[in-house]
Amino acid sequence: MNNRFLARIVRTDKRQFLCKLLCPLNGDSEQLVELTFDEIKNLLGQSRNKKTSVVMATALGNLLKNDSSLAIGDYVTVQDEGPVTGYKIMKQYERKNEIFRLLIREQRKKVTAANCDVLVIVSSMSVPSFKRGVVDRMLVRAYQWGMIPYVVFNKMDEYRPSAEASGNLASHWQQYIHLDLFQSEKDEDSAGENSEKNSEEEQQPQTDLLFEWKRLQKMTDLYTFEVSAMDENYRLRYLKDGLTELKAALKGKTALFVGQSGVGKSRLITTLSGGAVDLKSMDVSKVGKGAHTTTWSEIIEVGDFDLVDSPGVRSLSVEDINPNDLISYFPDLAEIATQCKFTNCQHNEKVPGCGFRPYFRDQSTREEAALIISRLDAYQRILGEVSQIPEWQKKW
Ligand SMILES: Nc1nc2c(ncn2[C@@H]2O[C@H](COP(=O)(O)OP(=O)(O)O)[C@@H](O)[C@H]2O)c(=O)[nH]1
Ligand SMILES: [Mg+2]
Ligand SMILES: [Zn+2]
Repeated sequence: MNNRFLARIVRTDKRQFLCKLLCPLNGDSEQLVELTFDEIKNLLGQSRNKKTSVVMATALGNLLKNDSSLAIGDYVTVQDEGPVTGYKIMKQYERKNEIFRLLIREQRKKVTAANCDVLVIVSSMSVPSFKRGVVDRMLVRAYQWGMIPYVVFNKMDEYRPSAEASGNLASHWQQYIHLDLFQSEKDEDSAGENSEKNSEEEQQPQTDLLFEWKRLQKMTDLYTFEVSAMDENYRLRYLKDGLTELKAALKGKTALFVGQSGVGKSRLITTLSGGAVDLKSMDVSKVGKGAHTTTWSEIIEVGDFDLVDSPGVRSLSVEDINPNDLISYFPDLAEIATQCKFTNCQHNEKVPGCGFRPYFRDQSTREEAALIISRLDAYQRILGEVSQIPEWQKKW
């Protein structure tokens, strides 16, 4: 009897699950098939391009015990139990990763989606102005969630750099050498989104694309794209990858798009899909709080890739991150930090034996230092925020 399928949950609605049936699963009627994540990927690779159908399913009670139990993106076994009972989720497979947040007061983990490959961090190189702090924050999430970051520099059709903003690292060094990283902005409003506005506007009158690009190059498995979501024929001026490469890099992947309101996420998704997508909840930010009706999360097919559309994951706040883990979400800095003499090093120029000290001292490395210290600055800012949560609340 061939009534079991490998399926993926694409929407959850209370205790109902919309499942995309991916391929039939054989096996005897008692034993449910065991599959590792890699085996699932293998199976799907073989059955690619086959027509899939979507069914509504309920789930076995033991799969519903806590909120982390079933999420969009999960691979499951679905069984057809006939016209009365309908489809039922019988088994959940191991996850590659999770998009999640830690609810500190409730001391639990809230999983929004599973098995998502790419975090597309969209930024604007015109209006609204580029916010380095937002990119750094979202990079922390990418590494925490085990997703590959794609940093997209959008609105490049409107990018008009001044003469100084030309990847001249020495000019950025001036900006950072006066920075006292020891004082992690205690007097500043550090409530997530707001802190960006105050400090970075004056620091970055003119965004320097090449500087922003170079400071990301120390992270392996990070990809950058120069695009105009408005103009598919925009010709690359600075980087080697554009819209065509982004499209190719998204093929077959599951992606979440993040970035401030107005940077062009919706427009970019529409462009990538060839105009064939109806985004129901992507624009909640425009409608205003409470006004939107779409509170569910879903995964929708957008051209060649799957898009995670969830109203719950766009907040830039990172205060649920354990300060002790934070350095590991800055892989470029974590490598330097292995040089630090003390394991609880605060990573700044005043600490003897800190691996970052040479970057503050040695003038010969000052271009390199501008890049690294600008990342260390992001680390210190975020650390300042997360450290304000009392230690007892952190059980993770
Ligand atoms: N010039 C220009 N405008 C863009 C580009 N991408 C988006 N926009 C415009 O920027 C505004 C905000 O875009 P939208 O996709 O709604 O941003 P979202 O809030 O991130 O989803 C819209 O008016 C878009 O038409 C671009 O590459 N170039
Ligand atoms: Mg939008
Ligand atoms: Zn250190």
